[in-house]
Amino acid sequence: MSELQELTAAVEKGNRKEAIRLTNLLIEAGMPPMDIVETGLVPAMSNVGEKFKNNEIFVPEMLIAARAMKEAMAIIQPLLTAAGIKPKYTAIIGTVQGDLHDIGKNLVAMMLKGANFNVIDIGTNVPPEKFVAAAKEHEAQLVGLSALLTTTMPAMKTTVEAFRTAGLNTVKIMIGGAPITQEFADEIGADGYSPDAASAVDLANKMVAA
Ligand code: B1M
Repeated sequence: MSELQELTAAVEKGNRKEAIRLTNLLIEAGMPPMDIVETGLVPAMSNVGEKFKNNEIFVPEMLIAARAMKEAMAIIQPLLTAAGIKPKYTAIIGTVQGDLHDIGKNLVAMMLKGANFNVIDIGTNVPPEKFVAAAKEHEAQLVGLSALLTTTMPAMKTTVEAFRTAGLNTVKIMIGGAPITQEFADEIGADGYSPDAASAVDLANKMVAA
């Protein structure tokens, strides 16, 4: 088994110490940090999701896997963040009301920071008015909404509506998360949809430049 495969297995099992050791090892070996995320860490969570769906594991196992993933990502985050250059744009990012999933959202936040956005992460289970207040307070050009549950997708709609009602029409709204599609983004009037963290950066750059 390669070290990358060992990392996937460690995260899947929720073995934090191994996940940290292997992440450091791969960094020292010169592997690009984003490759570690995409080919080592993200597949672990996909496997965890599959097993959960098939009733092979349950919420506690999912939680410990998520915690191992977070600790590995905490090592990688500073490496992805561009040093020294003053960010030109501010983005507010959060997971919508009712939804506690934050791994994908954190990944998008990390990538945006790496692309030199000033990212204000307002966490999970965020009500629409909190998104609006944060965008006003920080004079954000971009707002990112994440949702992982089909049951919380309607909260994206109410958040988009809250922005329109508040008259913040110049703030671009990007949405994403496993159940989200471009069709849904169009339906709720979001400005853009991105399927993953890497394309979220390309889309964010296009949106703020438009
Ligand atoms: Co939850 N969970 N979970 N869970 N969980 C899913 C999402 C699920 C698909 C599992 C399954 O059944 N196969 C299922 C949802 C079913 C559905 O609605 N269709 C599910 C369920 C049912 C639940 C609970 C209801 C379980 C229960 O309690 N009975 C519960 C809900 C709690 C709540 O939110 N209110 C729950 C709880 C949890 C944990 C707390 C245990 C834990 C979350 C821990 C945490 O996030 N801190 C958890 C986990 C870990 C998962 C799975 C296994 C993994 C999610 C993840 O982190 N993926 C997940 C199954 C799966 O997705 N395979 C599952 C890795 C991450 C990198 O991917 O988040 O998709 P993802 O992000 C991607 C893209 O989607 C995109 O970029 C990211 C990187 O490429 N993206 C964006 C995401 N946000 C974006 C925003 C953007 C742009 C792109 O712009 C702003």
